[in-house]
Amino acid sequence: MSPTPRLLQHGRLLPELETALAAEFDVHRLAEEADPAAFLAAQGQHFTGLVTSAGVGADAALIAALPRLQVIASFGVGVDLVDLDAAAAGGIQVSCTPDVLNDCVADLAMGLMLDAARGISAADRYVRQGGWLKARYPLGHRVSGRRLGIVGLGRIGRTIARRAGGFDMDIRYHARRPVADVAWRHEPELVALAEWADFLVVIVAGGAGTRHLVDARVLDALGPEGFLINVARGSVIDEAALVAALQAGRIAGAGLDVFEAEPHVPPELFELDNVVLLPHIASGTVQTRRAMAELVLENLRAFYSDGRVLTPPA
Ligand code: NAP
Ligand code: 8YV
Repeated sequence: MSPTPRLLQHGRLLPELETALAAEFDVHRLAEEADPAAFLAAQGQHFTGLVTSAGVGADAALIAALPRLQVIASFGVGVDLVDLDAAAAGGIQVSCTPDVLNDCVADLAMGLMLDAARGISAADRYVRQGGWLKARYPLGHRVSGRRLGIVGLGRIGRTIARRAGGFDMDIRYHARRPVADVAWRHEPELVALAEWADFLVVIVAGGAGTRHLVDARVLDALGPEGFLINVARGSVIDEAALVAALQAGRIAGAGLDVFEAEPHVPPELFELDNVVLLPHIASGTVQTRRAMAELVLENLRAFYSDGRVLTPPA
């Protein structure tokens, strides 16, 4: 019988995933070490697997500290914090958790769009604070039938587009290449898409290739009647430019699930009622997180039984 694989766990995970991992593998939690660097220097050579999450990742230094590492299993679909080049150079396979979260992330994108435009959260605050007793709440903006620009028509982008079709929205998208099997119109220029759109929903991959893709020029093209929704990564948007555009009314509003320096949110945004702020919860439902956890386990089982992970990054 082959020995139980030794896994290093980087960062905390869903409690039920931690329990399931510990039942099947020999798991050590790096977060429990008082001196992680000293621990890695002394014990790093014993681990063949690393379990991490989208928000924690695995950088080149950690990968280098695990000389016998063969597999990295990440909880989450975004791998912008996993150094894929360092993994590839070491012949290390990487897995993530695509598709099982498409529905919940798309649902939340629609929720943010409705909330930002109709002022659901802001109106709720208004009622609680007694504002309704003094005056009527200001009018919001229509969502149904309006123009939606989607930045990134991957697995989640398409799922958002399908939902927006149910709201009779006119849909176009921006990605580096047109997507073959869809009827929605591809817009090669992001600025042109922003100029056309009433709502711009950002759902591209994060990382160096998309850093500040949405900059002041794109925000100005979206304009004073346009809404920005970000369920991708904070790094995709120039946050300082976004704060300035919102403060000056150069865009109408925003719905943000992600930020550049999570969990820190620019405090200027706390003052603005036309911005909905969420703590990175787009995939955060009991059902979806359970499915993500199961996929982490399935990837590890597949790797240790057949030598291949099931769902590597796209
Ligand atoms: P995906 O299927 O890989 O789709 C990514 C899309 O981004 C593709 O359409 C790709 O098209 C486009 N893209 C990549 N680089 C681009 C660039 N430089 N310019 C324009 N478009 C670019 O990924 P997914 O599964 O839909 O997930 C998308 C991202 O959502 C994840 O990477 C993750 O960061 C984020 N996410 C966030 C949450 C949350 O909790 N808020 C949850 C899940 C996922 P081309 O390659 O043709 O350009
Ligand atoms: C994760 C995410 O839930 O999948 C991703 O890329 O951003 C979220 O779904 C979260 O980061 C957990 O680590």
